Amino acid sequence: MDNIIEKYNQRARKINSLLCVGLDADYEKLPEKYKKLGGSEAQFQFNKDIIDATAEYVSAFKPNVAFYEARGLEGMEALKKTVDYLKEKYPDIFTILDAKRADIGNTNNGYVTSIFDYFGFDAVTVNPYLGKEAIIPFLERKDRCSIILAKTSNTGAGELQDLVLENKEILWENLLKKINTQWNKNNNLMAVIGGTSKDNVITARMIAPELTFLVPGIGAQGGEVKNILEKGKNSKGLGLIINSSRGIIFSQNPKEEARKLRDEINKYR
Ligand code: NUP
Repeated sequence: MDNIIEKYNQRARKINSLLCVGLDADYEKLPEKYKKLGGSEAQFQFNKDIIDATAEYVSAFKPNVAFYEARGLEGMEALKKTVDYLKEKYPDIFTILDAKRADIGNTNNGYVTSIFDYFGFDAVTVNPYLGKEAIIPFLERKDRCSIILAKTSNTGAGELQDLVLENKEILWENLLKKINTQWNKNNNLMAVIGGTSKDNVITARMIAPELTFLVPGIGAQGGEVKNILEKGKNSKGLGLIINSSRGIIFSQNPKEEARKLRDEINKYR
């Protein structure tokens, strides 16, 4: 693979889908039949069933580490089993660990080794607050993708992200420019752009015409696919990874929900 982002693009083209299913296996919400399995099997078997049911419609899977850390050692074991299963059974599906990591430089080496080498994820979400200098260990991993938080989907996102700078630019817009140019020397970056506001997607696409955006906030958080797709796709009809977690994995029929969302996305592509 020449470029890690091409792994996603190839899968998206091959199955004609921009859908990412979030494997947010919140233990409290797992059906009793999985909880009964005990240990790491509870979250792992739940994930395995979701993966097998939805994989044909999915170009990326994104577990959020929080739901595994919450279960201590057995949670981390379930996460490892999940990524191992994906790599073995569905090696062409893009894997993202949503961990929003970042620290001072040498501490980041620990995160990089854990997420990319021990677990073996293709991509990780990264918090930009420490600046480029600190996150160089992520950026330098040419074989892996870092997805930098730019404009998030939460209601309070604007408190810091919308601050107006001295040159009148908005903080997150200034950050996205950097992500798209200065920070992206290895062509291995993407950005998180929350899907809860179409204005964000329009602005982000103006600033970074070809960059790929991971877009959470569909479904449970209220983001609308039509707006995001019409304004957000890049010149190749790609450039978006549309995530839904709760809306698919805790639905009555995850396979059907995944198919429906894949189709809705394609309707506006
Ligand atoms: O801005 C963000 N919003 C967001 O919801 C950045 C994220 N990484 N997320 C994550 O996406 C969130 O932590 C969760 O793992 C997923 C959205 O889940 P859901 O609302 O589709 O259930």
